[in-house]
Amino acid sequence: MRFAHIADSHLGFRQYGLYQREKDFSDVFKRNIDRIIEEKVDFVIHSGDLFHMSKPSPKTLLIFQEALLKLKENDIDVFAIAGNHDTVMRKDALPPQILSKNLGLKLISPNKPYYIYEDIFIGGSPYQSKPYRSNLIDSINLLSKEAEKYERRILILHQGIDKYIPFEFELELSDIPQNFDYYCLGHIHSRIVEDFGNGKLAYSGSTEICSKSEVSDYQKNRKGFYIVDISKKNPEIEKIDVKPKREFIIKHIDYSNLNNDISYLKEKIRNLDEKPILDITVEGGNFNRSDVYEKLINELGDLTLRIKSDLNPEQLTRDDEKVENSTLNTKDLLIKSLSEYGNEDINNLAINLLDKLSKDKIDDAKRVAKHFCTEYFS
Ligand SMILES: [Mn+2]
Repeated sequence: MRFAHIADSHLGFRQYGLYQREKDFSDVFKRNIDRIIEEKVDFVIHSGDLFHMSKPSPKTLLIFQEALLKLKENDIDVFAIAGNHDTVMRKDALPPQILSKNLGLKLISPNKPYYIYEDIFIGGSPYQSKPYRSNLIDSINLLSKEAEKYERRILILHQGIDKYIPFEFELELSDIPQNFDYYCLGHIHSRIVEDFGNGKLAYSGSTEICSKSEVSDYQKNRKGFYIVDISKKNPEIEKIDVKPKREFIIKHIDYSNLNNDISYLKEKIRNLDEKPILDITVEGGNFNRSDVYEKLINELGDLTLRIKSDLNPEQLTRDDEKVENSTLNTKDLLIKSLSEYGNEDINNLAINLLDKLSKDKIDDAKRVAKHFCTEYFS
């Protein structure tokens, strides 16, 4: 008896405000589903954050509906819980997954906390925030008791556990009963597999790269889903790698090496199937930030989906200094007034426009605005 464990697909996530990234997330999800079908598993468990938002767009809902129907055609049942992203934080509110129930989705919720599939107990709880921790522990203990009646037991949760995220957890490892064979977890976007009790505890991780902080785990452990063989008492886990849509390249550049490193990046990008996302830091030595910014955009802009640059010269050049001093207060005010967006790109746009316009560089300002619009809205 084999099943696929998948989690944190974040369908509908328009990362960096780019429509292309929203498409990447759904393309990769579809690739994962196709691979699951190829693997001829008996069923699938999705451990939460199927959708990036609790009110997904009809288009996003449709992508999941198509995947569900495809799995159904292949006689593969799907079990799911809601994660923190697809939970409506209101009493008695329903998660968007509910819309797929009549299409056969086996949604695990407080109303229906477990299913029995052949002789396997498949139980779980949707995401609960920390203030509801004791309720969560009560429900897990009830599930643990009920599970005793069955030979094989799976527990599905979408939570942080202290051992893996010491600052943002809702559960401590010791809160979790030890009588399950497989702890089918979501929420942490890295891939984790460990022995726990007599079974295995596993986070299958996110299917796409949701933030820069996930890049190092991706480089080590890749992304995708797990296939779990639950026939034996201590389940066997096979990691199935499914490539994210595009590479995410983080590069620290010493200014003295700028030209070499730009050529290196160009060469690296030439070998990729899709335009990557670039995160560049330039440090060391003295340089003019706008010159370096322009150079990066001119040399690499067309080759990448998005460039984020962090430019830190040792000393500000006279040009930079002038801008820095004359606009210090205005800049602060600007950023303050934009804080509601919480978006670094918008802050940078405003500062960049202010810089160009205060120097009467109208054409440059137009270029900056145009570049921003192409990135965000095309
Ligand atoms: Mn998530």
